[in-house]
Amino acid sequence: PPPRNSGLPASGQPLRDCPIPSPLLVGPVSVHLSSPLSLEEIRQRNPLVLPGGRYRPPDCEPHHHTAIVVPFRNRLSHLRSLLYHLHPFLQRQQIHYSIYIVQQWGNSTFNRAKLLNVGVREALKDEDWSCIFLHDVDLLPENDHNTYTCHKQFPTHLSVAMDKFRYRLPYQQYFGGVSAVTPDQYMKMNGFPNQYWGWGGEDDDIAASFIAAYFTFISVFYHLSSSCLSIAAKFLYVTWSELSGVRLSGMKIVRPPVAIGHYKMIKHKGDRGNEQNPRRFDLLKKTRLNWHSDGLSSLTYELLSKELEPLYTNLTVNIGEDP
Ligand code: UD2
Ligand code: MN
Repeated sequence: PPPRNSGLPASGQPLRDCPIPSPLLVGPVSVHLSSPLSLEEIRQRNPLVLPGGRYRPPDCEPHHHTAIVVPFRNRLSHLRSLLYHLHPFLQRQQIHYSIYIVQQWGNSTFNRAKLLNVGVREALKDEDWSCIFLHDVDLLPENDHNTYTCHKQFPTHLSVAMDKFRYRLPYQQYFGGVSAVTPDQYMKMNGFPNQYWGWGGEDDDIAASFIAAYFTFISVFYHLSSSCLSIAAKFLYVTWSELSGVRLSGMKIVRPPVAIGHYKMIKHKGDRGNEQNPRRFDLLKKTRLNWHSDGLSSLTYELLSKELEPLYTNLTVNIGEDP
C-alpha cells in the first residue's frame, strides 16, 4: 500500500477534488495565548503532519499548494503557539502545505526580508508551490475562512485586522504581518529587498516594489519602449506615494474582509539585534531605483543546515551582516 498520507488512496483510484469551501471550516476561533504546549504534545495532536511540517488532505485532491515561510530567531515560545494554532487551522482548509522556519544564524542585526528571500528560494527547491506565505511568528489567525491561498494576479495581504491595531488596518498600503505572493509575482518583483537590516520599512518596500514591477509588466504587455517604461514606473511611484496609496495600492493588494482577517499578535518587546533601522526612510525613497538590482537577483547566503523537524522544516542560514 502507498505510505500513509502520500496523496494516493489505498485503492489506487485518483482522489476527488477537495470541495470549496472546505466543509471542515468553523469560522471564528478563540486563540489562547497562555503557556503553549511542548512541540512533542503539538506533534501528537497533529498525527497526519509529516516530517518537515508537511501535510496534504488524506481523502481529497487539494487545489492549493502553499509554503508558509516564517523569519525567525530566538522566539521559541512564539513558534510553539504558532505551530499549535496553524497546523489544525490549515488542515481544516484542506490545502497541501508546508511550514518553513528560516532561522538567522549568529548575532548580526536581524533582516526579515532577506530571510524571506532565502525561505522562498529554498521552499521552491522542494515543491512547485502555487502560493508562498510570508508569516510573522507571533501572529495567530482567528478565523479559518481566511484561507491561506493566493490570488493569481495580485499579492494578498491577510493580517488586515489585528488586536494590536484595534482590529483595523493601520494605513492603506500596509503589507506587514502576514502576506502572500505566487512564485510568479515573486519573480516579477525580483523578490524582496536584502538591504533592510533591523526593524521596519521592509514591508512597505515590498508593497511598493510589487506596484513598480506590476506596472513594468503591464507596460511590456503594451510594447512600450524601455525609456517609456522607466518614466512610467517613476510616474506611478510618485503618484502612488503622493496619493498615499489609496487609489493605486488599494487596487493592487487583495485583502480578505476585515471581519475575517482577524489576528492576535502575541505581545512582545523589541528584540535585541532588531533595533529600529534609522535608514529605513532613506531606503524607502529609493525603492523604485533599487528593486531591479536588489532582491532575488542579488541574493547571497550560506545555508548552514536544513532539518525536517516533526512540525516544520528548519533552515539555518548565514545571511551575513549589515555592511
Ligand atoms: C511589524 C510587522 C512585521 C515587520 C516588522 C518590521 C506587524 C504585525 N508586523 O512587526 O511584518 O514588517 O514590523 O520589521 O505589523 N523576528 C524574530 N526574531 C527577532 C526579530 C524578529 O523571529 O529577534 C521575526 C518574527 O517572525 C517577528 C518578525 O520577525 O514576528 C517581525 O518582528 P517583530 O515582531 O519584532 O516586529 P513587529 O511586531 O513590530
Ligand atoms: Mn511582532
